[in-house]
Amino acid sequence: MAIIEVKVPDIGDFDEVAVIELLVKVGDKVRPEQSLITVESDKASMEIPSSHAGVITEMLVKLGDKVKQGSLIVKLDAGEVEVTAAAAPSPAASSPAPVAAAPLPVAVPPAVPPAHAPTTAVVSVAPVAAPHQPTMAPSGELPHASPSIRKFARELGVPLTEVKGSGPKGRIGLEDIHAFSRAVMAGDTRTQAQSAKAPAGDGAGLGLIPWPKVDFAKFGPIERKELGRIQKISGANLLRNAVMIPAVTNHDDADITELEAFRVATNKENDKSGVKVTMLAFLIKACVSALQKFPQFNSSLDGDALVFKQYWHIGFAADTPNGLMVPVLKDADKKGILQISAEMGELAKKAREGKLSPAEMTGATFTISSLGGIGGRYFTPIINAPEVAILGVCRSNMEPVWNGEAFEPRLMLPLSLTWDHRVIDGAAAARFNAYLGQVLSDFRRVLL
Ligand code: CAO
Repeated sequence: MAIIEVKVPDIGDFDEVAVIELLVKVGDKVRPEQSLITVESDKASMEIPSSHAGVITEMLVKLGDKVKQGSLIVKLDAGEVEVTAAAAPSPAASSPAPVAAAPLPVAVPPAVPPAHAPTTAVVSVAPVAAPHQPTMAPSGELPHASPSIRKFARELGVPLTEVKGSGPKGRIGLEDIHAFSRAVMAGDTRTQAQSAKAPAGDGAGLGLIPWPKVDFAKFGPIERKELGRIQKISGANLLRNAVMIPAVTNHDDADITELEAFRVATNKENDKSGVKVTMLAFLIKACVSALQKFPQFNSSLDGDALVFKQYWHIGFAADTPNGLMVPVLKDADKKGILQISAEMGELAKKAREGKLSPAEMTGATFTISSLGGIGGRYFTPIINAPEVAILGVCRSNMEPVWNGEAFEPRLMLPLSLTWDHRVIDGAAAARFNAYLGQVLSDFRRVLL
């Protein structure tokens, strides 16, 4: 019998949070990453997942308890059950990150609370690109419910915005969802019409025809695999961002011939330091310079206002075995290329190992998605709300470039800038790209 203690992992900037839901009980068999409890502060609610597989032998928290990083949640008998979580010396060290329930509309810059945020709204501390954004209630407030209630409502196709919460501060509970469903079944035409219109995830809420249902097995052998936790969360966010943002992408090329030569030379000089200077580090620095010159690209929409952030935290998309993650390099304006390269390497490693803390995934003001190490020419990245722009970068190519007298071989880097047309217009985007290209072709401009 191998008893494992599961503890609260790093939950970001929260000292103590209240246990508001117990999702398991003694005797339950749990998988690694299965949610054990839901906790909530005055700003956030999130599910705390199990670090290991096993059978629960002891519940060490009860409803209403206050917990913090390191607090014991349950004891598990890992016994015969295969322990599939990352092999780490202590259970706490391998604890997966908590999953946020739903963010404030402008959760990324937490210093700037939105005027219309409900007092008990939940805030983003998600471990992926950005957490799931719930539907806004007609009043403009977020329906208040725990992640498991949201999931249950989604499964039933119940629109949470139309459910009246009977809990404290209007929190929606299981009974409220049941009551709503009963009302629909009893023929309440208003809710019936609306819920028939909006079963979650099939596009009907947008007035689209239903998603095609195909029996794939009729045409050949198939294998069905459930999406991973991170894929599910990032998928919901990507869909929202793709549907809700009027996004446009401008493509451009930057001449990085000298910069690449400098990068290669720097790496030779620093061979023994263990830090590899990457093109992405230069891109981060160049983007900070462009964001400072064009501050609307470093802003977020808050109702009818724009929030301009006076800090430059750059997210970068990282391809991991579990799916897409976006670690955030904080205060990029204050750091040199060597420090940025070293921190990026650390963050990318943690992302691949599933060890990023919520704090390392939140607060970005702009994101870069680089496929340069893989290939491709141009693509159209999706903006990571509530940011208003994202830069996609592909593989550089040696190309003939006309210098006024002859074609010269130059190393050209393809750039794809996607921007929110509510905040930015095409001329500003073209200027941003042109300036970025100038900086990348002559990095001395960063000093100006
Ligand atoms: N052009 C040409 N070569 C490039 C390049 C570019 N734009 N960018 C990187 N490279 C080269 C590097 O020089 C390196 O070559 P060497 O090994 O010969 O030195 C190689 O590609 C690998 O680079 P890297 O991937 O290790 O480093 P990176 O800084 O470019 O990227 C990271 C780090 C974390 C961003 C990357 O590993 C990654 O995950 N990229 C995928 C991001 C992604 O999935 N985006 C899509 C999101 S939408 O689904």
